[in-house]
Amino acid sequence: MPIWIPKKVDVPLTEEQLQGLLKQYDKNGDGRLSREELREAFRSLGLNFSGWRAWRALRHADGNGDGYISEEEMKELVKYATSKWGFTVY
Ligand SMILES: [Ca+2]
Ligand SMILES: [Ca+2]
Repeated sequence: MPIWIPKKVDVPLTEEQLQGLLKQYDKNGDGRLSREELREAFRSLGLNFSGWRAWRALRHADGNGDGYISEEEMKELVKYATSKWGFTVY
């Protein structure tokens, strides 16, 4: 487990924008985000420990425990990411 280094990520995004951005990383187009797809998304946002964050976010937001983030669960994921990781959200 990597050491947690709190880091303010200066990415001004609305929750809607962030969600829209995440959706673009649904590479296989199944309407859900896998952990791998999440990792790519976070990395593209310039987040460190993107793999670890993907794991954390998935664990937090995957309400039905199927290992994927559905569109519904994405709202929770966005809420989590914005509150924990300091995305600037208007
Ligand atoms: Ca997918
Ligand atoms: Ca799920």
